[in-house]
Amino acid sequence: MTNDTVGSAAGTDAGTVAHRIHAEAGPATPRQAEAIEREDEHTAHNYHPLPVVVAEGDGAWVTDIDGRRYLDCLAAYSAVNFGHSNPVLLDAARAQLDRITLTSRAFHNDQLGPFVEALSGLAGKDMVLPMNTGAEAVESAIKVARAWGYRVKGVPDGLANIVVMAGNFHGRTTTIVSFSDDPSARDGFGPFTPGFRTVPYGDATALAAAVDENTVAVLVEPIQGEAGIIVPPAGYLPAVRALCDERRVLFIADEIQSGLGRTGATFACDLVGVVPDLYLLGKALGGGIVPVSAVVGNRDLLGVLRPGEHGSTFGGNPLAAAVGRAVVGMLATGELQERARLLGQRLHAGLSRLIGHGVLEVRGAGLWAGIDIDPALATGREVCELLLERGLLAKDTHGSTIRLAPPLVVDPADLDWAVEQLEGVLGELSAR
Ligand code: IF1
Repeated sequence: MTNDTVGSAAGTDAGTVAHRIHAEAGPATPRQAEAIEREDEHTAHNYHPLPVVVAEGDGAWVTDIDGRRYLDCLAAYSAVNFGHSNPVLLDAARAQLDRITLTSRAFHNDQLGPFVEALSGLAGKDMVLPMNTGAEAVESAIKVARAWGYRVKGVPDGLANIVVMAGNFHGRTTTIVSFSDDPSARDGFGPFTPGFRTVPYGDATALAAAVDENTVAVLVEPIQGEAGIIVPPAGYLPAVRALCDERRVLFIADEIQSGLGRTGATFACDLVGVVPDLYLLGKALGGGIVPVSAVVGNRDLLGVLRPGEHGSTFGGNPLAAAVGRAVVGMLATGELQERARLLGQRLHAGLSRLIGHGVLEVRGAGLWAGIDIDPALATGREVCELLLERGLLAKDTHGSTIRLAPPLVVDPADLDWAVEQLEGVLGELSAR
């Protein structure tokens, strides 16, 4: 959970990937341009996608409409941890598709019980509140924390506050952007929801000063994703845990991006031996197939919700539950987490060698890296466009920072190839 400088990874014949038909992506072809135009015409322009039209995926690789292949180093922002077209997850989805996919929770279904039992077990908690998107899980946790504050802690009604972190990203709803400090996520969407206070990320002293008698929770990403894969000081999360215990405040860990194997552990909190009161999960919980999210915690917290007080049409649906249960099954042995840990060392060792050669800093844990490119060379977007031409899909966060988060099933040799492509791009840029 630092800038790994572990020993060099086991030797590999990176050349073994030479036989792969790598993308000569280049700018969009007429066919791609036509497909992009068709999408652009009728889609809200709330994104600025790279000029590639993906058609198929298999494992860590995707193929565009012209048959070019790319190594997917975004994995849909860590929602495709288990690879595209994962056979185990597709089988679970197919089996359920032929049975029943949606009942609403007005009735029970035969998939939800096994899913929530397995997920509770994975997290070492009693209960699951099943939702769909990450933002819904975050919103649900805010409601649970407030209800717990009023009904259990005894905070006067309407006075609950929640402490959040500078640089946070927890989703796009108006309440969530109410406590964002990113102008591009927040500006123009007011009026905003009150009841949140912001402290610097990683600063336990500032956090202690911000918590008062009406504080019901601290909401924190164990590693900040959108902020640029920011790893807090080693003692920070344990200090948050201790403070929450001391002040009777809920520790809510947003593991929607950092969780489910990404950092080389089941949860990023595991890396520092911390157990939050509520885990927020999403993205990869749906296996890259269906939206599945959850708030996972003990009965004394999630038990505050009474029938009819909260809900969702799709939350806990049998298709989502069947896939979610298969996802939990893939994490149950810990092998995939260990694979991500070892491959993460290999990735970080490779990336660290680029420091001083166009890279200013590398951060992250497991198969998750934030890479600060020298702004004098290029923006993160420009680097990602050049990587695209070499057959690698990646996404910038802000400024000149890019992130790499391939599926955890990625081949070791393809990781080495990815680092080589970044090295090549940096060489091109330096030569300009
Ligand atoms: C977009 C960012 C990443 C998340 C954490 C909750 C959510 C997310 C830690 C909400 C979602 C996504 C949203 C997507 C791009 C992506 C993203 F760039 F927006 F910030 F990953 F870093 N907590 N992150 O990362 O989950 O409601 O989306 O299911 O909005 O552009 P969601």
